[in-house]
Amino acid sequence: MSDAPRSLRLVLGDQLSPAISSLNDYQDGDLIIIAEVDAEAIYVRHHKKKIAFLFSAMRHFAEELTETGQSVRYIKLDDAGNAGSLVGEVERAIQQDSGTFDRVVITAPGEWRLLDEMRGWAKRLKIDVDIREDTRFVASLDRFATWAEGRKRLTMEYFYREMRKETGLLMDGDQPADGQWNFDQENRKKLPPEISLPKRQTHKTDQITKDVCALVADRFADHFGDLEPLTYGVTRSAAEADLDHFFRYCLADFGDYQDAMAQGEAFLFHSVIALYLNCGLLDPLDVCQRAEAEWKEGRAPINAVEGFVRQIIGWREYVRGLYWLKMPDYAETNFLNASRSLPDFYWTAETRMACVKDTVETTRKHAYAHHIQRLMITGNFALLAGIDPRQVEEWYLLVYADAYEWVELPNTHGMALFADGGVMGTKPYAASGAYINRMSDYCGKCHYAVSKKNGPKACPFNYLYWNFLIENEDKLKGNPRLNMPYRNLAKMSDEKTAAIREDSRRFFKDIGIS
Ligand code: FAD
Ligand code: DLZ
Ligand code: SF4
Repeated sequence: MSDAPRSLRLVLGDQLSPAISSLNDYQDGDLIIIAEVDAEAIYVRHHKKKIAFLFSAMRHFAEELTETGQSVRYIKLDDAGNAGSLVGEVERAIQQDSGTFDRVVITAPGEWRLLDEMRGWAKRLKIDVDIREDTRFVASLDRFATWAEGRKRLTMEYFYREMRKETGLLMDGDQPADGQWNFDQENRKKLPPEISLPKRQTHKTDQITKDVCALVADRFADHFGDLEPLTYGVTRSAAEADLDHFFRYCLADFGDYQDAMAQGEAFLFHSVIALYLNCGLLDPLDVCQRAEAEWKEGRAPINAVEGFVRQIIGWREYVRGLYWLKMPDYAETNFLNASRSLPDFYWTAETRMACVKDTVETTRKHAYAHHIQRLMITGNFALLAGIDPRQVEEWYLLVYADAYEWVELPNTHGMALFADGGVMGTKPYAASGAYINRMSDYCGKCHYAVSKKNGPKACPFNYLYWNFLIENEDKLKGNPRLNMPYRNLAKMSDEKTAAIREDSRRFFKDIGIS
């Protein structure tokens, strides 16, 4: 072996990219470790399918690196001597190699709790620890901070336009292609009953995935969610095949039906690639360039492609920038002082609200629900019912296969719950049953009547909406974007507001969260 310094390189479960910064100066003699550890699987009790997906993807990635000649030590969860934590595995590797490593190299993790812990590793392990920026994003954290500096409002749309200019995506010189930055107004159609939905492609389980499923069934049997079938891709090529399938069969309609919901239809025209993007099996810029090519080749309209690109170089980049700019204080805020407990039906799906039931069932089955279900069904309900943000955030972080705190927290805390008091959005995304009825076919199949405003048969979203405005009047009444609902509230009779409060009180009692 040469005298060159030896590096121990730790790759985390959501860093499965050959171009990850922790590997970019890999040289012979270095060792890469990838470790399945209890601590990461149970700090929140992740959905069984999420753990199995990630462990299988990690094992396949280790093979991918080994095939390129890199030296990888893969630690399985049930290996004898598994230290149970990432730091424990790093320490074990240092000891096993008799102190011949000069440094540990890591790409910064996607969660504050782990970064904070890693900052203490050098002292604890008595070795240099080089924590590098995660470069798999369009905007570096410095770039986002520069954009945010001195701005009164961090409006996503303006950040997104800068990302369009910087990437050149959907640009015509310095102007947006087709003359508009944003085609959102066109992207709010309800699903026509006669529309045929694209079939989803599923992936066969190989021996690695079978082994992982057996392990997860054994070790995490009491975690939420259906483990099998596990039909998501677990390799880069399978993720790419899913992306191709999305371009071929879904992208053209993605824009029109982006906000639609339909009972029993989990995926509609969505891409279902967040789980691949977030663990490193797909690259965001590459995905967007390929989407743009679909438009240039005339296979998808501009409203669809712009809508898709906006989600990725707009929202995805924006929430990441915001998370790292504002953490750790961001997670502590609770602007609306929401404190009720998360109802049991978030776990059991036992509720007569058809929209909530379907969203929780989809989540349980697939470790997936699409954006509008997350925002306007389970998110909206938690907002209106004043559920403690920490409990809601834990739920979102553990139930979705694409959830890591950098992306989950701003979406839940900021976008869905308004717990940040308006850093992300100008007003809460609060909606009554009318919105859900407009965007879905849920209400026709529900025990409750969306047309009824009060009484035991009335849609709970209807009275909870007004109850939310009443309970939070001191905090929200001055918000200019809520002038209209507060004017309507002021016009209500005392009997009407008393009925709203009474229905809400009864409902909270019935679901055990009063
Ligand atoms: P598509 O609808 O096909 O969209 C394409 C891509 O755009 C997604 O894959 C995703 O990478 C990106 N994207 C879209 N919207 C957002 C957004 N608001 N923030 C960041 N990226 C976005 N997304 C996660 O990746 N992980 C999470 O843990 C997560 N938690 C959420 C919690 C709540 C309360 C809400 C309202 C949204 C959350 N989102 C999260 C955003 C969004 O719902 C998911 O990215 C999307 O549903 C994933 O499905 P898809 O891949 O089919 O996305
Ligand atoms: C989510 C997850 C799980 C379930 N298990 C592991 C693991 O065993 N080993 C690992 O390196 N990463 C895992 N992860 C992903 C990490 O939790 C993730 O890297 C951090 O939350 C930072 O984003
Ligand atoms: Fe949901 Fe209300 Fe419609 Fe039932 S009636 S599906 S609770 S919005």
